[in-house]
Amino acid sequence: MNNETLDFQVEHPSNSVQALRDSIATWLVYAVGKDPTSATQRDWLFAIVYAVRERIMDRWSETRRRTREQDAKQLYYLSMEFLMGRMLTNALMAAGIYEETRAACALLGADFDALANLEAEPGLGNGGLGRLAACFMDSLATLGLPAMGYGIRYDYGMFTQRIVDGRQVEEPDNWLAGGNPWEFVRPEAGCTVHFGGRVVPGEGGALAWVDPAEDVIATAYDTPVPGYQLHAVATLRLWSARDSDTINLEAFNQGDYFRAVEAKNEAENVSRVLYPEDSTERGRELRLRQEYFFVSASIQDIVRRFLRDHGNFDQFADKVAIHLNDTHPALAVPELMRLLVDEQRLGWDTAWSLCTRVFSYTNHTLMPEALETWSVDLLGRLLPRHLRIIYDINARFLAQVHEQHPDDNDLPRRVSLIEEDGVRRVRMAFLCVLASHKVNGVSQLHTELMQRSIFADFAHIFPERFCNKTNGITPRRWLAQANRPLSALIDAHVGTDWRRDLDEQLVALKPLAADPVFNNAVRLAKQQNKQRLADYIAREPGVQLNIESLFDVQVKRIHEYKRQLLNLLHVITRYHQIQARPQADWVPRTVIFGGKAAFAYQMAKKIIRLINDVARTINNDPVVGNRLKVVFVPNYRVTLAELIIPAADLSEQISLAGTEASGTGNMKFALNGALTIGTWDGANIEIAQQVGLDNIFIFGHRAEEVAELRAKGYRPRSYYEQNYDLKTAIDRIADGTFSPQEPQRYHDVVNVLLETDYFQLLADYADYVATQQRVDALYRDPSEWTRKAILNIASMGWFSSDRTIQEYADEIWALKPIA
Ligand code: GL9
Repeated sequence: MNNETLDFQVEHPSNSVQALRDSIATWLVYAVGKDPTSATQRDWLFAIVYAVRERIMDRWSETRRRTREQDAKQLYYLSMEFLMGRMLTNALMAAGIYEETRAACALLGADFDALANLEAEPGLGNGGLGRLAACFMDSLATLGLPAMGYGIRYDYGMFTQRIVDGRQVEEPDNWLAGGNPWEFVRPEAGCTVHFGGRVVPGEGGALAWVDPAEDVIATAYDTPVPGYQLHAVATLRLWSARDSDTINLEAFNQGDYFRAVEAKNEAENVSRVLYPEDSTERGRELRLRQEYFFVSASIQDIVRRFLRDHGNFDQFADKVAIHLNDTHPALAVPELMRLLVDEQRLGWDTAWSLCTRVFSYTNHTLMPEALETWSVDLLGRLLPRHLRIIYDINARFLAQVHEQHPDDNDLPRRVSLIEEDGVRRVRMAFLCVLASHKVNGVSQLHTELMQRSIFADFAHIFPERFCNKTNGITPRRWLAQANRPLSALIDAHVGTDWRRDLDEQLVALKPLAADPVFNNAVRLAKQQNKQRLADYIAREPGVQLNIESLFDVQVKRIHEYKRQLLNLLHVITRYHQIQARPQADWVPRTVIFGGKAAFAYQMAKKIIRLINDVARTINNDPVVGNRLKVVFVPNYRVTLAELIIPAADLSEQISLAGTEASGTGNMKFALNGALTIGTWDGANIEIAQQVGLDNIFIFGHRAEEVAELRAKGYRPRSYYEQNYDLKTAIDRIADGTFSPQEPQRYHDVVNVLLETDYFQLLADYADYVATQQRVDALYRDPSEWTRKAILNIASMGWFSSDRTIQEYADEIWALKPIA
């Protein structure tokens, strides 16, 4: 759709450099409360934020007003995580005043880049899942779709990672400490969330939930999410927990002030901290409380907002779509049933029919340990009414299953919402599938595997429910903002429209792949980005890089299935080969790692330590010199991704086939002109299809072969015994070459590789190393390398999250843009 359809008739402040300068100076005095002589850097940053905010507000209220006036269907995107990253540059670019604001800062004697670097990063997510939610918000706003994101305003986001003596050390991320100029508290949208209590017979045969043991107040904080050119401005509403009684009156009256304040802390702990788990859930009560807290507040808010504009629920499913980002918000299902049946007095069947029309659900992983289940005991204690509702949903479903499939006696056990072997547990993913009219996977392969594995029975019972929505990324942050040298070049050749129409516009670059002038310019842009990263790495962690070397990058959460160790085995092999023949004609390489390990994930922490030990050994070996450098960049996060990804030559996407649901980093790298070395997994497959097999390095076993190997009885040791280079690499890890002070340090890692190797690193090693040699050979031919990089850039338009969101809007949510 084009911009004219949203023709706002609002006055807004001027965007000239002079006007911006005056505006910043005014906000400094009247909102920050400082004058230029006493203002700190932080004060100036806030003044700039207020000035850009001022230019977004009219569009924000206009978006809300039109949505309401047109009684448009609204999407509510429920997610435990939103990994938004810094907001300032994004907002300035969306408002089209980035250059003007920089100039205004210069007039005021302020260094814009230094100020922008002070902005706290809202790291309210773990990785891909949370970042996807952030890209989706950006696309929803850009496409003018009426949408609100609901999540938790964690006081502490993803922990800060420091590396001390090669080991990960976690520090709390107190991102709100300096204040958050982007958020608006909305006390009027607050509501109460109950925990505990009992279920008793109520009026007219209904059930009632009474005597909650605890009440927590949810307070809404709204953050504007500006779409490109402020086409529309979406809302991210995050809930913060407050105690219901400001103080516990009884304790206070007895003079026990401290006991009173302690109780308050307990309630407010609900939104204290993000769980830093990656794909591994542990049944912690606080986590369950977080999930219910944000879901209950959101569903209450959705119902309240709907009833404000409608007298009854007849149109509920025509006006409301609720999306469950993974199973974390699954309690939204029994919560909506509870509100409709117990409080709004709708019949069960009417209420259930509304549920199955409004809910949709995305599955993000097939890892068995990530499939959320909650013990019936814990659920019953914390949310007795919801457990009863889940039982009732289950009973009706199992009766229907039995009626429709009378010959399959085992089917009810397999599809039951309650897992019965051992401790009884509720299967949250099944609850989501049952309540949703659409269930989607996040890449073609993942969607297929999902229907063949975890949801096989459901795919059989409800075949029309399942669909694929391959992930995407926003070109605003991941190209326009992160890579200004390349963006300027693209602008000069195909215009600026790619920011909102990536799929149609980027292909115009394809013919330029053969143009030597353009080729050279793309190479220069890459060099600039590499220099920028090298400058950073020279400070942190303090390694000097040669920007002529091939930058080989793997940044993502540390997880065995992502196989950082396979990358490291190749590094060690290369090290040995350089030691053996230092004078041979080596293609210089810099191997860059980054990523956090969940703190209870011992193996992931060991991997970080091993990377650092290997890096220290290689970087200090005089024989190696500039031929090979290894760097672990601490505290990988959105801000660092924006610095690292544009500087990469080679993107490592080497998960075991069938394990990475999609990946989105893979898309960011290719869009920024890195070539991918990757397995036939997740969205790598679709990237290969778009860019062409000649322009990507695919290696390793495919998902079917992985399964076959496993079925035949996989023996990692046979690969070790038959491959000299592999054996040498593993033996050096085992003999303490990289940890001479403690030779035993990696025995457990070596043991896992040789005895189990669940992720089949050893089986893919030989092909991986051979493929890395093909990478070297291509890198020797800079213009051929860059030609392929250009074809990658030009072919990545389909991976815009605008395309993904348009598909969700058309095929899942039935959502139309605001007129
Ligand atoms: C993930 C998948 O592992 C990724 O492959 C996928 O790209 C993203 C987004 O769909 O979702 N699922 C998941 O639990 N995480 C993912 O990244 N983990 C984190 O977000 C840490």
